[in-house]
Order: sequence, then C-alpha cells, then structure tokens
Amino acid sequence: DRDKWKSLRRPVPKRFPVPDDKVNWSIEFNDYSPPTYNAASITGKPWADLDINDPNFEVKWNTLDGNVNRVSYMGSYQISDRYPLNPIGRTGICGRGVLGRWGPNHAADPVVTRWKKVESGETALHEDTQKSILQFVAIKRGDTGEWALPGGMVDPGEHVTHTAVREFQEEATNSLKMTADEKRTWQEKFDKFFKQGDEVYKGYVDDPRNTDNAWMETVAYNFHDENGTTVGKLKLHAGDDAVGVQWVDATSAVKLYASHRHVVQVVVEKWKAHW
Ligand code: RP5
Ligand code: MG
Ligand code: MG
Repeated sequence: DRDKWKSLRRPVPKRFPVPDDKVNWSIEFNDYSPPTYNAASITGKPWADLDINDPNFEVKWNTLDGNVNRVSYMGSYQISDRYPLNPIGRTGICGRGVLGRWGPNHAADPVVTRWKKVESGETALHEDTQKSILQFVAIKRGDTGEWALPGGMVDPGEHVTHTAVREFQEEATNSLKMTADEKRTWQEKFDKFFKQGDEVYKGYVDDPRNTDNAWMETVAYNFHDENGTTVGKLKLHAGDDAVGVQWVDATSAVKLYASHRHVVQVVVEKWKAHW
C-alpha cells in the first residue's frame, strides 16, 4: 500500500551522534547539528502530510486534527519553530524522513499467540523452567528484512483495534489476495477470534524511521488462541509489505524489529509463560 520501503534503500543521511546523556531536549547540546532528511517518496502522497513549510499545510498539534490523530500517548509534545519535537529527545536526524506525518505516526500491533505443542499434541514445557512456551505470529519486514509484529499505520479516522486486525489479515494471511471463498472461511473465524483483544502496550516505538520531528507510536493488542483451534491452526501467508510469516517461540532469545521484543515480553509475563 505504500512505497516508503523503496526510499529506505536510498542513501539516508548519517545520524548525528547523540550520547545517551544528551538525548533529552532539556540538556544543553550546543554542538548538535543533525542533518535534515525528507524522503522524496513522501511528496504528494495522499496518506502523507504536506511539507511543514507549505503554506497550505494547516495543522493542529496535540489534538485530533480533522480525522488525523496528532495526540501523543507520551503527553503533550513541544513545538519548536513550527516543528514538533520527539518526546523521547534527540535522534540525530531532523525532518520527517520516510514517515508520512509530522509528529506522532500512529500504528497498531497485533500479538497473536498460542501455546507451543509437542508432536503428541501436549503443551510443550521448557526443560529448565518447566513452564509452557508461548508462540506468536511474526512477519519478516520487506523494508529492513527483520522479523516483527505484523503491525501497520492507523488510517485517518480508523479505530486502532480495527487497524490491528486489518494489518494482521493483510500481512499474515494475505487477505488482499484471497479468493472470495477463502475470505468467507477466514472471516467467520476471524470475527470471533479478534473480538477479545487485550491491550498490552501503548506508547512510543523505538523505530528506525524516527526523527527529531516525526516518530512512531503504537497500541499493541494480544489475541490468544488458548486451544490452538482457530487462528492457531490456520495457514499463514505473508502479504502486503511482509515477505515472510511464521509462528515464533516467544522467548528471551527472540530478536525483533524496533522495540517489538519488549511488547512480546509483556505478553509472555501476562500468560506466565517461559521467557
Ligand atoms: C512500528 O512500525 C509499529 O510498531 C508497527 O509495527 C509498524 C507500522 O509501520 P509499517 O509496518 O506500516 O511500516 O513502529
Ligand atoms: Mg501493512
Ligand atoms: Mg506493517
């Protein structure tokens, strides 16, 4: 749906090094001179904001702006000389990079889980901790090649829970390319299964696309198939901007895109599973 990943292949200016103790905006950092990066691929895209200096760009920060949510889960962000400031602090790069929105870019992430089974069908226990092992659906991102939660951007006016379910369908079941028959079978199972999502995380995402003036925020929901009889049983197909999909053991060994590992850990703790 978006060609932002193409622009990631183009040279991105090197980030100005920011020591940990100088990330916060309130700490003086006189030498700070980050390069500006505004990807050309964003220009003119219907899903993106206009350039911040475009006279036609009318914006209301820290509020619902028409049907675009410019509220941050991190609290009220500052505006410095027209530019919204990343609530976490300096990132070493300014502009909005490849992100569509100035300020917060809202996403949703589904954490779809089931229990790992051994061949006999029993729940697998970890040999050291004797705890059950949780598995979750991960997709391989087309842009960075990393494994990640199958999340995506909230469309203007879209309810965040709907985004999570829609993105799961697009990226992990390839609903965009399903036949009508396949869609019907899935739809019934989906509707039931995705009714009971549990919010497990809400806030900033440490996404590689973040800049000083544009950043990712997400709400993550856990959808759990306790018996492994519905979504836990269905065949997964990578779709849209995902190039791979699989059930992954949710353990401390897992390596994921951005701060998705943290979100998975929250879900593991919730289910008191092995980590
Ligand atoms: C991450 O980027 C979010 O947590 C979400 O998984 C994802 C949304 O962006 P796209 O997948 O649409 O690129 O920060
Ligand atoms: Mg997507
Ligand atoms: Mg995505």
